[in-house]
Amino acid sequence: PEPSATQIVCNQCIKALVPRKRDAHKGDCGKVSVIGGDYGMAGAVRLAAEGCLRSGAGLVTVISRPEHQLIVSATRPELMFWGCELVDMEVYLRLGWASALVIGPGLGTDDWGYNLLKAVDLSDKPCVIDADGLNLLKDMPMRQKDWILTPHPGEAARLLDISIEEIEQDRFKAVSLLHQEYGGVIVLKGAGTLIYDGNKCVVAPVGNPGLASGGCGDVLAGVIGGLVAQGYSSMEAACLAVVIHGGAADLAARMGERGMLASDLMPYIRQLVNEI
Ligand code: NPW
Ligand code: AMP
Ligand code: MG
Repeated sequence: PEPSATQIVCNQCIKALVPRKRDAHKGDCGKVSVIGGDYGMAGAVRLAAEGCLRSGAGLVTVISRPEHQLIVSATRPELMFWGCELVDMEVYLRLGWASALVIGPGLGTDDWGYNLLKAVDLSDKPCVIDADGLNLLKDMPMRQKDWILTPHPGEAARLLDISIEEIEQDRFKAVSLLHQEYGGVIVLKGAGTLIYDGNKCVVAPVGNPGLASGGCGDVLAGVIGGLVAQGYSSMEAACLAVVIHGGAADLAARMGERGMLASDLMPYIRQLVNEI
């Protein structure tokens, strides 16, 4: 069906997060590898990885340029780190460890990023593809997988080879075209995020313009990946994460929208994953 005919307000369709088992250990809570952070963009992968941790993932590894180890580990010592210079067989072993992958934040669009995306594709792991991962996806031969794609309107326009204005004129049509072309679960971001799995389209009236600042989308990709690693389906994880991320922004906006930072969302994400 056309997504517009099946739109459902997000709050009505998400189910509550399952409380942690009393005897849970970190291996039970999902392992995520977050891949990205080309030169100059270590912050993007660092923020996405904290998004995974704050959503409750048990173990999170950042795979990034070796030069980024110090900044990632020093600013969030709970994260593990693997420095990847050349994309070789070891990458496949590293990806094999994870229960879910997040690729794209700060990935860049040169050969390093492309080869990492190819490795993720071949790994057959559940994955969230965001940011530069989406910019590279357009030229990748493999498509129609069980992935979660999280484009903002600019990335959606590139994926569909149309203008941002055309995306924004009819966001329901855009999300439908993206699904037709690329499959998976599509999260079309921006005010009034749409989430579409080819069957059901959810409108998420959460968040506020305080989110219009660098790094906020990277955090969302991480939260989705963290929830997938904890066993939620792609559609459940995408809906839950959008509501948690937008809800966190609404809590953070009590101090004002202007000047809100992606990092400011973290304590509220923690609060909401324990309340929903
Ligand atoms: P315009 O022209 O500005 O109006 P890009 P990016 C459009 C990393 N980051 N509605 C926008 O339009 C990311 O992870 C690193 C309408 C423009 O054309 C990526 O890897 C950070 N239009 C990389 O940087 C923090 C919208 O999209 C284009 C729209 C590039 O990602 C920042 C901009 O998109 C960043 O996350 C909307 N709601 N939203 C770090 N600390 O390391 C966007 N557009 O060119 O893909 O650039 O999103 O910054
Ligand atoms: P990105 O552009 O990748 O950094 O992602 C930005 C994130 O903030 C997405 O989750 C958007 O849906 C959200 N966002 C940006 N601007 C707004 C807005 N005006 N209202 C609600 N959410 C927004
Ligand atoms: Mg982004």
